[in-house]
Amino acid sequence: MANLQINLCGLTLKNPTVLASGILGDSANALKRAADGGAGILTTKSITPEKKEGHKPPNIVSLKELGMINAMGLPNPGAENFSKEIEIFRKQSETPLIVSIAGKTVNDYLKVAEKIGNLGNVVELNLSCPNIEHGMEFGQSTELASEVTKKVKEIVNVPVGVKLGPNVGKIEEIAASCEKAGADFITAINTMPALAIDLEKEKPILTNKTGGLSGPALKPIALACVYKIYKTVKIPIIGLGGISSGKDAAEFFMAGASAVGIGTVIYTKGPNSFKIVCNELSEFMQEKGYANLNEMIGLAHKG
Ligand code: RRO
Repeated sequence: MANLQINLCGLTLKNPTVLASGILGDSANALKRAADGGAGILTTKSITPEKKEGHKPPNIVSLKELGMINAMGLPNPGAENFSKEIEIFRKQSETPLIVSIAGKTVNDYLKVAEKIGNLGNVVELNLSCPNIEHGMEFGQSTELASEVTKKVKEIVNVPVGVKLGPNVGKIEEIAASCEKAGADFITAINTMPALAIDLEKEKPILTNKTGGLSGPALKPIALACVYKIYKTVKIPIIGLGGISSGKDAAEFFMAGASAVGIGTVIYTKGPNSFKIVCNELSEFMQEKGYANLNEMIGLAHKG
């Protein structure tokens, strides 16, 4: 096995795979399944100050080999209830946690950060949810993105990153403004606004009408975003969007990612997706003669 260990914001991770937010992240039990599947670090479901039910089904459409569209609508147990899940998880596993936070206002982010921000190892501000009203606004404005980053940084003791989406003019400018405001890392990217139509019913399939596209169809878009962000910022990037193999992960490292998120593939291959990606990545590195991941990061920018 090649050396897959990485350092992310001062944390040593046994491997660079990150459970993406939104899958297996809303309870201690689900997080434990991802930890057992071999993830290097786990991102929780995005948490809001109060419990949210989310959108009614159908809230997921499968696009087969292209991936899927979801419009979950941010269902989550709320900060108070979730603090108990983190406590339970902490007793069951040593895999580090990224606590994902979402909100409609700066105050929402601050409330959640105050309650659970320090219970994990890292905080990620979800500035890019495509499925709720105003969900993408923070990630589409350099001013709002930097304001929320700065304020959350003031009240938590752990590294703080931001998750950005592709539905913006220049994602690298948003990333740069967050870095300037003190962000410790960038996660790129969230899902892309998308639609599926039911031809028989002559209307959108999802109750929310539009949703977020994830999976293989998102990969080239995500790679371009990571590539542009790497050229602009110095802080590490967690790259994600359609990664389902070791070679997919290698592309993200070469584009500039320091770690890789695994999400949609878990629906088809299960929690062992982390082990599968790590084994394939290790094989690829051995074949190519890379001694560690640092040797691969940003390689596509040379020449
Ligand atoms: O819950 C969702 O509908 C959702 C969220 Br918060 C997000 O950030 N990205 C996504 O694709 N779905």
